[in-house]
Amino acid sequence: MAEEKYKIVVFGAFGAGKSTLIQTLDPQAKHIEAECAGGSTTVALDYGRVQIGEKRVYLYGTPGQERFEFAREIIGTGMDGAILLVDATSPVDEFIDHLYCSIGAEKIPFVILLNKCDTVGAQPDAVKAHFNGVETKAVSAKDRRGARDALEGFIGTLRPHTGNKPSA
Ligand SMILES: Nc1nc2c(ncn2[C@@H]2O[C@H](COP(=O)(O)OP(=O)(O)O)[C@@H](O)[C@H]2O)c(=O)[nH]1
Ligand SMILES: [Mg+2]
Repeated sequence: MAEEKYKIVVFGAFGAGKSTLIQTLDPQAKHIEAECAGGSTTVALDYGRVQIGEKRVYLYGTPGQERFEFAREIIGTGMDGAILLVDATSPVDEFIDHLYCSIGAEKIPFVILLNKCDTVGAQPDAVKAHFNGVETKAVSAKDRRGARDALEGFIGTLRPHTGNKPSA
């Protein structure tokens, strides 16, 4: 049987734990930083690969700052599924709601992972209530077993990459 491929994009605010999650899932993950015009700002991306049985998962981390909408659009092209990573130690703000709406508009499967649940201040139930009815899972991006379980569970609900869509 041919290997199945999945492109998964991780969205989330700056500091949500995207780089940590991808690094935990793939210790060989690449963290790429590029300077924008004039060197005034840095756009950071993450890329990792995870093998789950026959399934090869390509993980892309998007820059979290508001002004990198263009980068999120490019990275999100052709994705098979999305992860919205939310820091469960902070209240949900407008930017997170914006990411949630953007992902919803793509009509692709997604899951909300509530991160930093190893922390005393984490309030996953409050975030879950905010996204009433959407599938959420409490994780810690630092915990390999839990992070992998969450990814495996999500991938199990997806169809593999068809090749009809542009790949990145
Ligand atoms: N306690 C705890 N800290 C975390 C977790 N995930 C990320 N962090 C910390 O949160 C900060 C931001 O994480 P980072 O991966 O850089 O966030 P990014 O901006 O979304 O890529 C770092 O100091 C991480 O060590 C977690 O699950 N638990
Ligand atoms: Mg990062």
